Amino acid sequence: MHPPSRQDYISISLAGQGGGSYNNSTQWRRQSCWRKWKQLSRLQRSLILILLFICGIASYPAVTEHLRGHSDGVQDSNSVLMPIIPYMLPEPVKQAQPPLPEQTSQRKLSNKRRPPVLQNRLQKQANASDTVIEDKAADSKKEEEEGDISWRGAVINTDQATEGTRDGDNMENSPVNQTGKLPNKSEARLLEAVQEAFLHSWKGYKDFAWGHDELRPLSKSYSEWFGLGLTLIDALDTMWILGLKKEFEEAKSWVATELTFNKSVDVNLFESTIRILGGLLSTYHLTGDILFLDKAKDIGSRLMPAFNTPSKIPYSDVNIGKGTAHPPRWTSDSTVAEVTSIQLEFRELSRLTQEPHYQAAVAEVMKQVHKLDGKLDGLVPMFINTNNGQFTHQGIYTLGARADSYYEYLLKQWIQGGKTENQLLEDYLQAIEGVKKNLLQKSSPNGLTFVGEIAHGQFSPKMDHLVCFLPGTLALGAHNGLPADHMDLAKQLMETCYQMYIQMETGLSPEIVHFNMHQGSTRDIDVKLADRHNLLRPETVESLFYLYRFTKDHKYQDWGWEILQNFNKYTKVSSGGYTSINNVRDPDYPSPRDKMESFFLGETLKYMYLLFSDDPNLISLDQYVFNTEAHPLPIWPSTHRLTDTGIQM
Ligand code: DMJ
Repeated sequence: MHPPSRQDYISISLAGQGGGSYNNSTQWRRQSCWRKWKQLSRLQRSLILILLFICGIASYPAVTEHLRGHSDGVQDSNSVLMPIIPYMLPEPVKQAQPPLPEQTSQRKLSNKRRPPVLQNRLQKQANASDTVIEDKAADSKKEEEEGDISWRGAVINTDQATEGTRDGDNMENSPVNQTGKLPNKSEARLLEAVQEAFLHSWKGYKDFAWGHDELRPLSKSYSEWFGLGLTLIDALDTMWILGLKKEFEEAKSWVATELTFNKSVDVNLFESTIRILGGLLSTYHLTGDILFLDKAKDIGSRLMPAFNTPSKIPYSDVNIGKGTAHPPRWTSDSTVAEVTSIQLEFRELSRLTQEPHYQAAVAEVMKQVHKLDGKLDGLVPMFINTNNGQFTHQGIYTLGARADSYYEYLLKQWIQGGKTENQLLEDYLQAIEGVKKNLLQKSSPNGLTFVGEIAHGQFSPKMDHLVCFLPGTLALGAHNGLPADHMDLAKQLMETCYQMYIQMETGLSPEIVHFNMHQGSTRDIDVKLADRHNLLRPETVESLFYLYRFTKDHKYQDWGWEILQNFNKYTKVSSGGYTSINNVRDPDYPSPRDKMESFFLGETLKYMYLLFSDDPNLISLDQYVFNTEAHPLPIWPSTHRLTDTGIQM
């Protein structure tokens, strides 16, 4: 959450220089033309220039039309969208696309399945059109100021796309049938669609970012955060689960031969724990290959200096080569979610290595946070000081950024340890009551249940997309014997998270929404200009997976399918990979960010695959608990149970 400065790389190849003697080089030809030009009379030169000017004016509309695709700005999904900066963009679609049907069945079905009072995205689009036009102007101004890459809308390529009915796909091939259900017989097709999305992402990563942290799919390059092959490690267990053996083997051999943690690099403790340590541990469990356990031990031990603080509340950053740790430059605080969402991984490392100090370090953090003053009915502030171990910047209570996974890990540690650590359960139950009492509200006009925030005693109807982990966590708790009303709340919040997608013009959720609560509102959800980006985040798909696993209600699969189609339509880059976008409210100009986050492969596509699978034993939720980066870790056998003090029973 406080990432060290990232570095972006684009490779440039330099052509070899020619010798100085005569040849037919461009340089020589240019010099000869210049000589001829100088030999012309002034009148001759003026006439040529006037002629060139007239030709330029005459051909301008054709050229701009070619580059921009459609000058009227109305997106026509039958047409090929052409790049403004062609060299940065996907290759144009070569094949003719099938014509759109009058009205796609998916649209009709979507209306039927939703509560009658809620409008679908397309109707919403009409209602919200005024706002969108206004915002478009503001957005493009912002982009001009920020110097964004010009890029026009969808990147879909019919050859590679996994499009369904929304864009007129042939119904026979579509997994969504006329009843809106996803029939069992098409399970294979659904899973295949996710595999295709993964393979397309992997192609981009392999071609342009192999061994680096993140793919930049538009510039066909990469960015480094820690310089540890983050996407590759995050994606290991996804490949295993999706059955992509060849790709898995290639990645494994990179881990075996190239991955080293023996380098002087600052990493964020939380991010590297959940993505790298978590990814390696889960891959070890799935494959039984000791290589991954060895690597997990290596990174785990290199992260431990973070806990050498006066309070034992860890610093945010560690240099894994030097063995030194520090807080961010501007503060001695750590983020509450970060220090309380590394426990599943270090506890498991202790169990596997029989070295208790990993477990002891993270248990100490939980023990201290459990006792701290400054909570609001079990809800925690966002920061904690590494010197004195107290909460700081108190007054903001949220289930979103900087607090989110604290709640998730209370429940999941309790499950991991065999439901014996009562303090974790008590803290979780109290926090959920705190959510109900302080943060839960309904929107107007349609009464969507949402989780807002408290800021210095005032309720704010703001909800991060990150909060959409909550329906899944509540459902998991209910599955493990917690009150049934947790499941009711999970279902209500799931509907809200889905509406956060479907009410946007691209069908993709923004990063943050604001709900309307006053009587007379015409729409439930507002999005501020600065909050309109979508980073390919997993939380909603994650919750859909839990809800489908536990209820078997096919509407959750339908919703996931719609989201996959929208990722394909608005974020897929035809040369490989998917990109975050800046504006989910503008289907004509979603404005790509040129970044594929590692969690798209680590989490989003993994949960999508599990959502479409009807096999409850494909990562059974009675045997595994997912860490907050979607890496499954085993629920401990009864021979390894802990008490509240972290002592084995
Ligand atoms: C992931 O790294 C984890 O899910 C984390 O808990 C929250 N942020 C991203 C995904 O949105």
